[in-house]
Amino acid sequence: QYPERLNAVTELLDNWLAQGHGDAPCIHAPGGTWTYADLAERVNRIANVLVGDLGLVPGNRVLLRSANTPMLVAAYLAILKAGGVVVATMPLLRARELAYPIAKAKVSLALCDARLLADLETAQGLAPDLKRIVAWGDGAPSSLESLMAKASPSFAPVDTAAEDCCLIGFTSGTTGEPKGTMHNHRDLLAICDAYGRQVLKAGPDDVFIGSPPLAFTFGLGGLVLFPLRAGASSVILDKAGPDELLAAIERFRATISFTAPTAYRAMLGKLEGRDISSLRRCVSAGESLPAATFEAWRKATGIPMMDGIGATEMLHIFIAAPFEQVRAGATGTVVPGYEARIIDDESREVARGTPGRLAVRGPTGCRYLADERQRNYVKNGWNVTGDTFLQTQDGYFVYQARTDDMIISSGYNIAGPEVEASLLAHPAVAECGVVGAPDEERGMVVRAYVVLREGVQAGPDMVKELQDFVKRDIAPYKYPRSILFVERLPRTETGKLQRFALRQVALA
Ligand code: 3SK
Repeated sequence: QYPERLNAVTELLDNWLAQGHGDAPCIHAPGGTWTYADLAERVNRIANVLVGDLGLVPGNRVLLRSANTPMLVAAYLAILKAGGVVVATMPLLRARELAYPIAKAKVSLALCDARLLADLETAQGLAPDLKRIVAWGDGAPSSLESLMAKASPSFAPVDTAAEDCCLIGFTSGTTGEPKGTMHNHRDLLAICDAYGRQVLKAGPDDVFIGSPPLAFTFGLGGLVLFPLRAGASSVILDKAGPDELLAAIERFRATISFTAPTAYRAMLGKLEGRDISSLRRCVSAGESLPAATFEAWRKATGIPMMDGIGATEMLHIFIAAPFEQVRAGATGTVVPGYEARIIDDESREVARGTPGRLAVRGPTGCRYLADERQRNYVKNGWNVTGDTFLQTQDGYFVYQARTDDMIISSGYNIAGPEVEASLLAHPAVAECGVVGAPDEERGMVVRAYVVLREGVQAGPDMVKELQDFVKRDIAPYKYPRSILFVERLPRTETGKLQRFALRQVALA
């Protein structure tokens, strides 16, 4: 379906200009609106800076660090257009967490929002591969904008192959280090033409909006790729809490929202006096959508949500129902182009109605960057996800549980063992175990069971002390919102922590 030589930016952006769509709105932000021509000009200037001033050659990996801003979108597309590979990082990551992707992906260049520079500079000390950081925005010492001002506004896309890697997204694993998932130019178009076109059915008049960071491929698809492929526009918000989202839906007359159930629940409490009648589609993914949230949103807004499940390994959503066919309590059916089945521990397909592992294959798939764990994820050509589902007799997939130790809280994937490692670095902590505990607002919260060292006083002051400690050490969204002090932890005879036993306690 796609030519062998393909640069995704030609299809997503440049072709719109060639078709006379240059004056159409493309990106809305609190500071104003960029047309397709405005975005293309910024992309070209940055691409010229990358190649001319910073010496980028095709295949070089460039780290991006920013909140969701129009400049992040322009920088992202510029790297792709110049034949580079985007290494996307979550804006909340701390220095120690940034050092890993830099070293693993051998990143030598980074573009960074000046407000987030400090941690990246510290990471540079830990990961010497990173030779150069160019920042944008107020206070940037060597501002990207000043280089852009001198650069040409035209740039011919680098002649990349459809299968050239153009994006590495890191996922946090339950055990071991994060995994880098590689995606190519064709993948970027494939998700638009599968989910975007055939399930969402977006058109040029649509205005997309949402909260997921663009470093999470859920956000990249929903806020950048799908809108561009449809010739539509997108609202890009630096801060996207419930108040900001609702105000922006109203201001920009947004028609399609992309966010997690937690954000929909948070908006539910704040709908009074808001006019969000422009919304026609509400996509929910990133964590499972409880039937109660689906019903509450439908009651308040009249809109049945479109649930979906994707994975960073697969780039985007592969199970979801078209709007006319959504069903409360079910994630949906397989997205056209993909196949899915439920398997047992021996990789055998199970009967309909029986829970098992969800396995999927299609136009996108898992390619880990130099990682032995590839063989656990891809078996006999099937991508075996970490989720347990069942399939109904009429083909709908119904979520049961996360198979591994990940805690999904407000749409963030948090690895319990990573939080444990952080807590254990505190001198007061003797032992700890971290699991998810059910929470009405966030779906799950991170709960730590902590055994304190002898003589240390348990109590609210110690809870706060440990929470602040974790927030300083790793990305703040991972901190344990709930800490319980216990005498001992459940362990196997060999001393291994029994997280499943803690999970049962947390559920009780
Ligand atoms: O369902 C998810 O968690 C997901 C992950 C990556 C990309 C898209 C989605 C919806």
